[in-house]
Amino acid sequence: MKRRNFIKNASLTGVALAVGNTLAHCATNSPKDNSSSATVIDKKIKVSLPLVIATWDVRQSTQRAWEELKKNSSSLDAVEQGCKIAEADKKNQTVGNGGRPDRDGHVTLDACIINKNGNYGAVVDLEHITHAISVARKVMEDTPHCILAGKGAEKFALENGFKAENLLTEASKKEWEAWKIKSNYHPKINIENHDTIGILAMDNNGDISGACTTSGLAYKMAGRVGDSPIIGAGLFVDNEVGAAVATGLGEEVLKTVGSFLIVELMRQGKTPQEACEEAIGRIVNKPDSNYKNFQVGYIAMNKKGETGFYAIHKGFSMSKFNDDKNENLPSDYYVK
Ligand code: SD4
Repeated sequence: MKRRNFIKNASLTGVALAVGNTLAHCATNSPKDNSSSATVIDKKIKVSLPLVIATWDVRQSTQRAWEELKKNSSSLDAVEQGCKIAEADKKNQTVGNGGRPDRDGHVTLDACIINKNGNYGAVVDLEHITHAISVARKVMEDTPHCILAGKGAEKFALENGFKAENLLTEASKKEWEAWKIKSNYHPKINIENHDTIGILAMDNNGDISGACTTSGLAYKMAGRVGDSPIIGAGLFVDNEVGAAVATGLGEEVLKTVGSFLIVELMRQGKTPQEACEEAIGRIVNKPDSNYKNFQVGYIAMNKKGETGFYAIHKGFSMSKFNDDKNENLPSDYYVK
């Protein structure tokens, strides 16, 4: 048997056993028993493992995550390593080092990470540290808290061996100086073909983790926090059901708790595609929705390894690494 198939079959057996245990447990103890809306979720994996998806064309990140997963690392390691590629890329002006600043000229980062057990760590408004995602992971693993903000997050990072750096590159500084002349705050619909990176992975054990990292919207007000570091908004993972991650105008994702909504819709039996479309529907169908002027995009995967993605406007895409293929797929969208 080829090594890849062996891993696949071995992991599927593992997953089947794990799922069997979980369902048996639910049948006897879970409060879900009393809920009339409880759905028995089909978790039979339908793809070869591992699987990685990410927002936008970030194939270097999905490649890095994939390499990690092929070594049998956890989905948590994979999503962290994938994010670090984008954070270190100074040409990417929406994530980490090189990100566009707030309107006062400060590059402030938001990031969060969720592991297979639903543990969550985040940093908001973090300055001077390239790898916000790794600080978020440390918050999750080494503190009694979930979120550290601003100066406290930076102090924690420095105490834990992260290096202070100037994250404002010449290119981002020049653009900011040009922006200041008019100072119009209009978040662009698709900034480039890459943006906030949100990444979801399922490892050879069938376990899902997710991560999300961004410098947020360019020229935001000082202190503004977006959806990306907020559990349930920018990212949500429930290893029993699936995971979702968002990109775009964070305020709209926050107000609809988009990623949590998608996971809950999948729990009720919707496919990842249907769930992403319904979450976009919640935004565009609000009575005062100004959706023609902003972008939101979602990607999701369920426990079977099925994936989905959808956006308000044309231009969004999802990177997907599965079956030894690293692809960038254009997203369907609402405004036709
Ligand atoms: C934010 N959602 O800070 C992020 C920005 C983003 O595509 O995703 N841009 O609101």
